[in-house]
Amino acid sequence: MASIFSKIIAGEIPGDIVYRDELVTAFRDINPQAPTHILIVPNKEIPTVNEVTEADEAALGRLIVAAKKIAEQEGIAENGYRLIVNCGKHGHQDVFHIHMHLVGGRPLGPMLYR
Ligand code: DGP
Repeated sequence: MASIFSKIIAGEIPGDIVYRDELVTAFRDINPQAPTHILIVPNKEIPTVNEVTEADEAALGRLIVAAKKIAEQEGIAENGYRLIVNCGKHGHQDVFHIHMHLVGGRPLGPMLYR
């Protein structure tokens, strides 16, 4: 079954999409933890970092290239931001389609807790 993020990427359910290319899509988090909270997601559905293969290197590298562009777009590049990838139960991963959180727009402190 397609993940909720695959459905957003496919346009089957609404998402506030801020960036899209042939490898990744980015949209605003439904439950933002900071003024800017964007999820950057490979278009290919990979459940967790544990399932990553070398064939995924281009898409996973693109997550960071996209993060840089989106941070500039959002006006948070100069002050900085945090990129987070959660994995599995102890990593507090809720959606099993790899995603990178781009969080910023305020000082974040040493760690983000939820
Ligand atoms: P994680 O804990 O790393 O798996 O984070 C999942 C994030 O996904 C969480 O911050 C909330 C967000 N999220 C969950 N469902 C949806 C949704 O349907 N739309 C959007 N935009 N974000 C979602």
